[in-house]
Amino acid sequence: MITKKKNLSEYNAAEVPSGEAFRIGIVVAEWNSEITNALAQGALDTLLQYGVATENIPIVHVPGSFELTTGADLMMKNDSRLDAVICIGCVIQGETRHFDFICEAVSQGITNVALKHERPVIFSLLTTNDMQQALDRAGGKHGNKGVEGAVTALKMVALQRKLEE
Ligand code: RBF
Repeated sequence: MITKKKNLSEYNAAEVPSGEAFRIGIVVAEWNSEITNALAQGALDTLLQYGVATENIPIVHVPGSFELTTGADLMMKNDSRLDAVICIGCVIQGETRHFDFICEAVSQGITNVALKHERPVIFSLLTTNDMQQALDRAGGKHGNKGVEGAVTALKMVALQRKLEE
């Protein structure tokens, strides 16, 4: 069976909630900064496009993707008004097993931070075989995964508010 590849960057704009009353943080890893800066810009532009105020988008940087979990935890802990955090990083497969350890730690860590603070923490981590695959997903032929992270954050905050009404 042939399945059509779904590029989530082609989302339905009408289904994205307004972020006017939202406060959404972004934590960006400095490793592979050409990629992570492009993802962060995509996320920022999207949050602004959907009405989140500039002053309600705090941005912090951490050295590498492994530190994204701690960065998100610190942001949540020190800012009770924060509705969600988007974690942005890029891990490229190397010759050693670091790739596996970092990816495992970040995915599990982000889940733990979200559950601990009972607020959405978004996984915008590229885990690619090479730099070209990362470029393709940071504004290239497969869209910008930072944009998708921002849309996901808006949807999750709206969901949380709806369920907690
Ligand atoms: N951080 C990334 O965000 N992306 C990477 O591709 C990446 N590769 C790494 C490879 C090695 C061998 C090491 C030691 C670290 C790497 N890091 C990478 C950094 C990692 O996320 C973290 O900042 C450091 O391990 C310090 O805790």
